[in-house]
Amino acid sequence: MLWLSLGLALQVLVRIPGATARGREVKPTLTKREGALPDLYEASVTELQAGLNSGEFTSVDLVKAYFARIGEVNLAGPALRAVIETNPSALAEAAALDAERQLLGPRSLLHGIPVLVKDNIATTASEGMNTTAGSYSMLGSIVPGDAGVVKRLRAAGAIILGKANLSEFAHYRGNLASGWSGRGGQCTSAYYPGSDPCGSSAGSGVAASIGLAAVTLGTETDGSITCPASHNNIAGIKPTVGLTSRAGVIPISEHQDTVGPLTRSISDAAIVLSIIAGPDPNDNFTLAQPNRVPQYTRALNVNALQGARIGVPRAMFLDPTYSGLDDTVLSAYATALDTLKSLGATIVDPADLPSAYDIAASNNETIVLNTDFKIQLNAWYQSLYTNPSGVRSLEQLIAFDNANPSLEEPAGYTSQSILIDSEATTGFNATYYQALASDYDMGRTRGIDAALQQYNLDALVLPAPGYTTTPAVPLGFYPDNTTTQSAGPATVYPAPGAPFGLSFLGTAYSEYNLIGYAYAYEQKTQTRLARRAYPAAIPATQIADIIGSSA
Ligand SMILES: *[C@@H]1O[C@H](CO)[C@@H](O)[C@H](O)[C@H]1NC(C)=O
Ligand SMILES: *[C@@H]1O[C@H](CO)[C@@H](O)[C@H](O)[C@H]1NC(C)=O
Ligand SMILES: *[C@@H]1O[C@H](CO)[C@@H](O)[C@H](O)[C@H]1NC(C)=O
Ligand SMILES: *[C@@H]1O[C@H](CO)[C@@H](O)[C@H](O)[C@H]1NC(C)=O
Ligand SMILES: *[C@@H]1O[C@H](CO)[C@@H](O)[C@H](O)[C@H]1NC(C)=O
Ligand SMILES: CC(=O)N[C@H]1CO[C@H](CO)[C@@H](O)[C@@H]1O
Repeated sequence: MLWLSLGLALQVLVRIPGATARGREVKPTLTKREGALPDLYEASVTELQAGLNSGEFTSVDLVKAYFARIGEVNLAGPALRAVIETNPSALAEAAALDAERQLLGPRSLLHGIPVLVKDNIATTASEGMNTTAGSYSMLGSIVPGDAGVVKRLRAAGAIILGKANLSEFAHYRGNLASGWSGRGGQCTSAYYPGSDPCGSSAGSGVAASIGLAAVTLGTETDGSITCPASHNNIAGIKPTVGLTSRAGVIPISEHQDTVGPLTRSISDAAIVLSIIAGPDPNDNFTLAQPNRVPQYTRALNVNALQGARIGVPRAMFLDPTYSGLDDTVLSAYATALDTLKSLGATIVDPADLPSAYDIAASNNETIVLNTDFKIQLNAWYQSLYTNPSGVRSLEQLIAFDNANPSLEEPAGYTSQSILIDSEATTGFNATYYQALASDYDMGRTRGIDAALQQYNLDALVLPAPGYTTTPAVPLGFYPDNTTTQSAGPATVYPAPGAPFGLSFLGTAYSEYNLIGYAYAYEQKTQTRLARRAYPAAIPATQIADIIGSSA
C-alpha cells in the first residue's frame, strides 16, 4: 500500500494547464521534404506532419503502416498484446482528413496523426470500437459518446487508430500482474521477452515504445502513466488532476484520475498535452483550472534547467527499505543529478517532504479510492445505453467474473480483492472525508508544496519506478547480466535491458516548467536512443512498404 498511498499525494498536487482549439496554423506547402522517410519506430509528430504536408505520404498510408506493424507483433511474433482493438473506420477517417488537408491545410500538428487510446477512454460506439477497460462485462456496450479528450483529439484532426490493452479496470481489480485484462490478455514489454510492461497504461506504453501508433494516451490514478513510461523507455506526462477531462473515462476516482500522453519524446508529449488539456463542461474539476492552457511546446528549451532549483526528497522516497529501489537505479539517478547540475540546475539535497513517512504508514488513499470507485463505476454501468452482459453494478461485475472464469479468471489472474473491498464500502461518511482531507494534507500541504517552499525549489526529481510523478523521461537500462525476477504468472522484472525512467514533479499547474526541465535532460542525455527493443519485437513495416505496394 505504500505505493498507492504515495501516489495519491503527488497526484492531487500536480496539474498542467494546456491549450486547445487551434485555428488552421499551417497552409499546405506541397514542397518536397528533404531526406529519407521517417522510421516509424522513432518518428516524431513533427516529422510525420512534415511528410504529410509535403505530400510524400498520406494519413491513409500511415494508418495502413501502423495496422501492419500491429499485425506483426500484437498476436503474432512476440505476441506483445498491446492493442485490444483497431478502428474499423480509421482508413475512411484518414481519407477524409487527407482530402481536407489538400483543400484547406492541417487543423493542428495532430491533423491526420494516428493515436492509440487506452481502452478505458470512450469512443463513440457507431465508429465500431468497444470501450471496456479490458473487461468482458462491457463488451458490446453502447457508451453515450466520445470521451472529452477524444473530442479534442478529433477536433484537432487526429485519427483514433485503436484501443490499447491495460491492466483491467486500470489495475483496480485485485492483486494481479500489470498489463493483463480479460479481453486483451497479458501485455509484455518490448525490451525483454515476457517482461513486465508496468501498468495500468501498459498497452499504451508498449505501443508508443516501438511505434504501433504515432502517440498514445493513458490514464493515471496512481503511477499508471509514469510507471509504463519508465518500463518502456518513453516519455509520459501525468497531468494535474482536472487539467485533462475525465468525462467518458471509465473511472476509479474523480479525486485522482487523470489522462495524459505516452510518447517517444517530451516534444510529442507537449504537443499532445496542448491539445487534450483544457476545460470540459462534463468534468467540473476541469472548470477550476486557474489559467488558460499554455502552448506547452513553448516550454521546449534546452536551457530550461539553468538557474532552476531542483530538490532531492531522500526521506522514504530514496530509502530502499520503502522504495524498493536497487543499486542499478540509484546509481543511474546519482549520475542524473550530476547531469542536471551540468545543465545549470542547483541541486538541493536532501529536500524532504515533512509528511514522507506518514505517507508510508497511511491507508487513507485506499479508503478514498474504494469508496469513490463503487459509486463512480456503478454510475458508469448505469450510463450505458445498452450492455449485452447485463452487468449494471460493481456487485454484478464480481458475480459476472465468477460466472465466466475462462474469460475473466484464468489461472494466475483470479483475484478480485479490490472489487470486493470496494463493494463493501457504504458511501461517504466521516471516515471518508477525514481520509480525503488527510490525503491532501500529506500530499500537498505537508508534502510537495511544503518541500518546495521550505527549500525554495522549482521542482523535485526522483527515479520514476515506484512513485507517481510527472513528467517521466528515460533514465537508463538494467545491464545485460541482470538476473530476471518474477513479476507475475507470465512476466519478469527487472530483466536484461529493461528500461527505467526519471521523473520531475512540482506543484499543481507547474507542468510547463516541468516539461522544460525534462526536455533539457532528455536532449542532453538521449537515453531513449541508447537501446532498442529486442529484435523480434521491432515491427518491420515502414511507410515505403505501403507507398510501394498497390494495396
Ligand atoms: C465490440 O467488439 C465486437 C467484436 O468483439 C464487435 O463485433 C462489435 O461491433 C464491437 N462493439 C461496438 C459497440 O463497437
Ligand atoms: C463537482 O460537482 C459535484 C456535484 O455534481 C460536487 O460534489 C463537486 O464538489 C464538484 N467538484 C468540483 C471540483 O467543482
Ligand atoms: C490517515 O492519515 C492520518 C495522518 O494524516 C493518520 O493519522 C491516519 O492514521 C491515517 N488513517 C489511516 C486509516 O491510515
Ligand atoms: C464509514 O464507512 C466505512 C465503510 O465504507 C466504515 O468502515 C467506517 O467505519 C464508516 N465510518 C463511520 C464513522 O461510520
Ligand atoms: C554484471 O557485469 C558487471 C560488469 O559489467 C559487473 O560489475 C557485475 O558484478 C555483474 N553482475 C552480475 C550479477 O553478474
Ligand atoms: C488488434 C488485436 O490484435 N486484437 C486482439 C487482442 O487480443 C484479443 C485476445 O487475444 C484478440 O481477440 C484481439 O483480436
